[in-house]
Amino acid sequence: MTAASPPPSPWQASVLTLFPEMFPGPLGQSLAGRALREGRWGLDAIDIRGFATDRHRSVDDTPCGGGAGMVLRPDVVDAACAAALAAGPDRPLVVLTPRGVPLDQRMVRGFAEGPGVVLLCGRFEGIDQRVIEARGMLEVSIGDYVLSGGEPAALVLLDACVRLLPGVMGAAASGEEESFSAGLLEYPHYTRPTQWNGLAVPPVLLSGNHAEVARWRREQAEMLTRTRRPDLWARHGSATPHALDGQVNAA
Ligand code: 6GU
Repeated sequence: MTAASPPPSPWQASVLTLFPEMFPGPLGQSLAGRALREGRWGLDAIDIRGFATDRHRSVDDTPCGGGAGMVLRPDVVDAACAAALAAGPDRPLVVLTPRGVPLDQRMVRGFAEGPGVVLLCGRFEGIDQRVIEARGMLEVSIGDYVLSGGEPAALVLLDACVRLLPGVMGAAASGEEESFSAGLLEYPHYTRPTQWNGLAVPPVLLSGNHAEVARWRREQAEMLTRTRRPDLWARHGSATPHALDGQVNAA
């Protein structure tokens, strides 16, 4: 028995899309790609068009009530969902859409701890709302901007999940994870050369004083969070007491 063998039933992602050739895409590279080849997670991209029933293989139709664009048909989407769920029925069904609830690290952690996800990528103007509701889909957005389709958002969600799976990243990752879990943006990093183009590395980082380094990094993280992300800072201040808060926030 070798210690390196991954569990028999890895975390499984199924992606329902009109563009299955977009997967694994960037997830076939780097850490996620190596983990995929090692069987630490699985990915199947399912072509929604394969579930069309008419002879023109149509997947969409014009919006009821009028307006621009096309809407994915509920019958075709439902059949694609059924096929995906057959290979792992206990996974959450997530539809990527700019009108969804915002994806955050807490949601990512929840997905990563489960058996996997089924991701439905929207295209055109949208998806018939009846199948979203009938299937109890969770509508998720990756930010306040509009993509031409849900595929890049699915890749983002999967990348965030996969890096949390056991054995995907080295030990270095877990500490960093905690720093975001603490609700602060990360402090800045430096390496050699200590002088570059007349720019010095902050001397405290070369002092060898670990307590001073920790304090400086925390101050930087708090300053960045306060100025760049007042929304995160407001939540952090109320929810996360810390041993250094009294000193750092004194000003
Ligand atoms: Cl999940 N989909 C699309 N099409 N646009 C988005 C998005 C998702 N999240 C932010 N913008």
